[in-house]
Amino acid sequence: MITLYHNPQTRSLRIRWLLEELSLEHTLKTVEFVPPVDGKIFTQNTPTGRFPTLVDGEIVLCESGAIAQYLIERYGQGRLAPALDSPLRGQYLQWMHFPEGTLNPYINAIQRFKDESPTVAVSLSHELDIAVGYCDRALSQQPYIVGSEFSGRYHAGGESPLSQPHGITQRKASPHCCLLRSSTNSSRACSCLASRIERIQPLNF
Ligand SMILES: N[C@@H](CCC(=O)N[C@@H](CS)C(=O)NCC(=O)O)C(=O)O
Repeated sequence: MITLYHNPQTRSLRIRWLLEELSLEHTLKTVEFVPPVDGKIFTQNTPTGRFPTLVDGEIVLCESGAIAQYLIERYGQGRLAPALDSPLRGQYLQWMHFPEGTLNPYINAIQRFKDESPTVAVSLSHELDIAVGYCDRALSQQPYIVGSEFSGRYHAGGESPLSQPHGITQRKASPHCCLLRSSTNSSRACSCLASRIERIQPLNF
């Protein structure tokens, strides 16, 4: 049995969305988010101390990209991902891990340094813009970032449209949000996402 430890203001939105897309039976445990004090992270009231946490029998996971990949490979039955031997598979994996691997470290560092060291924050922001530009170019020729179909990559960093009802700022909510602020192509892609999630919005994420 799958259990997701969830808080709607965190990355667990990604996994909540994915579980619904895959129509996977699961238990949802909504847990209060406790803002970390003095840098003490991994202190949430979940089995790993973090959001998201996914428990599937003996398996306990806490990295959103890995959770998305795990669920799609284990239960997707070919949905939401190019086949292992597809020429799109490498691109799919790259974009699956780009948000946490490349974009989010900048976003976290900018948040951290914006007051105490604004010059560092500006420099990091410039680098972030370059990385966002890389995504934007990938989106310039096609509606989705991998090929012509919607894929699970969005569940590993695309909760921004879902975050809006909760008043989370675009900048803070996710790597994907950065795509919104600076690029036409990415805004168009986010419109595709927004229409896609309309049907699951009544779930009250
Ligand atoms: N790279 C991780 C980041 C997880 C993360 O930063 N989770 C935050 C909420 S979005 C959290 O639980 N922070 C509180 C803590 O660590 O105590 C992922 O993608 O799952």
